[in-house]
Amino acid sequence: MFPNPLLPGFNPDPSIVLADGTYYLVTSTFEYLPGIPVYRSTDLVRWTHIGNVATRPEQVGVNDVATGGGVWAPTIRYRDGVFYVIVTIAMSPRGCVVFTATDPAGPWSDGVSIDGIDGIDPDLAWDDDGTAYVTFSGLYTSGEQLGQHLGIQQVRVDLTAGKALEAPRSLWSGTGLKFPEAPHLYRRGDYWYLMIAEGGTERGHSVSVARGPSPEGPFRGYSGNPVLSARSTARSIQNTGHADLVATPDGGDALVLLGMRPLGLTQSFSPLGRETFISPVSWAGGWPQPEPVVLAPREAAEEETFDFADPDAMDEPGWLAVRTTPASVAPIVDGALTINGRSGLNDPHPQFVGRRQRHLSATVSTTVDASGGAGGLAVRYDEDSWFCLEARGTVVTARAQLAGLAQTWTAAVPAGEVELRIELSPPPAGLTPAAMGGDRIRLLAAGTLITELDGRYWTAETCASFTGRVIGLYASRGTVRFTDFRYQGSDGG
Ligand code: 6LW
Repeated sequence: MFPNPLLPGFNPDPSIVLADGTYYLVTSTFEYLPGIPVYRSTDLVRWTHIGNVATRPEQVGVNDVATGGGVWAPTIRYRDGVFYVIVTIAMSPRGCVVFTATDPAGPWSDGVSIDGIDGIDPDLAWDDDGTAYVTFSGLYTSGEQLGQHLGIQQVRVDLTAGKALEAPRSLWSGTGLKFPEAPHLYRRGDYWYLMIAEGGTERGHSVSVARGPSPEGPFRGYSGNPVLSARSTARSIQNTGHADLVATPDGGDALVLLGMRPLGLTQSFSPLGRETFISPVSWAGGWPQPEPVVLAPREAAEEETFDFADPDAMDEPGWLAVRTTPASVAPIVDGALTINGRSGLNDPHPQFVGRRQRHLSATVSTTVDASGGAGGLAVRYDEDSWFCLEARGTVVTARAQLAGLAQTWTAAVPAGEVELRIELSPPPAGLTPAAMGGDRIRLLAAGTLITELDGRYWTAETCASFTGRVIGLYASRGTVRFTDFRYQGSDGG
């Protein structure tokens, strides 16, 4: 039995490879850096975040991308001792980029852009003779037809020269649901299988499959498509789709795929955004039969404490910053994480570093010295969707922003260091308005509650977001010093 979510929190569009008995899995990061986390496991159960593909900003060039653009849907593959990650840098001139590494923990190469691919969600596969194929979701990314989908397409490529060797050929368009995307190509027995997502990444998300005699097809769709979807079901994991197939240690197969954990009743809201899940696959008549994705939370609570007296505290690979690296925003100076504020959280380049919220029940806190500036603890979806506790001298202001609306609450605190704390928990059961919506959010300073919020306004659905919640530390003016950061989360029991 696998834990689900497999990789909780903001971890969409998973792709996985099995190389010499070890699994490596990557996910999308959009406008955040470092880009493309690499997770490692030997049993598909216990995972370690070993590094990130894009640790140098030039690799992905997200400095100016619009929110929601940037690093979309990587595919990881392995061949002859080399790991490959192919990805779209959406809404950016870099387009389709291939990175390589011999050690998946890094360093990864600078990346080669491949010309001649107008689309998203590239997959990489090789034929027996070494011909490399990029299979992708054709999509006009500029011009008058911007955003129009063209179905699943393919080109043979020269990976070293960074160019397509032919004009895109159409392979398949799925069953007719919207947005055929996320293709992956696999060889199994006498067939090449083409697995795709369709229906869009929201509640209609589905996995469909076709097969053919060669990597170029012709592909014929399975009559039982879609082979997986949670649409119109009461399952607790929704939006399941965008899958990659992998062999399991016991000789079976499984899909890793994205899904969400919505809270609420008929309308529902997912605070953590798109997460990575796993589901076993059996085969019938030569076609994959994935099981519905079931919730299997890890029982143990998770606790992380970063003490910034440790000069290496920020080397842990899960720290994120927006359009820049965590180290450039938040160096450790004289035993404190030190952030110089220039602007607020509504800036596309905020002075903010954070980590994925990974549990529906979580408590996050920090100890801050804001005698020289203003800053504190923040939860971010994007520059228009966030809430925070901001310390400034002896005043703490709770701020909430959504859809151009802003509200504040203030409280006085004693001079000196102050503890800021945010408590998040699922809504109560029942049929009350509170039970029909998002999570409960409590904002506290020096142990005193300043305000409570309904979390439905900071979810993937309301923010129309591809990402998830990122929780961390920021400054908006002057110099703010933090001595620690604590995250406690649990989903089980
Ligand atoms: C991704 C597409 C999708 O490229 O969302 O869920 C896009 N599917 O396949 C961004 O993650």
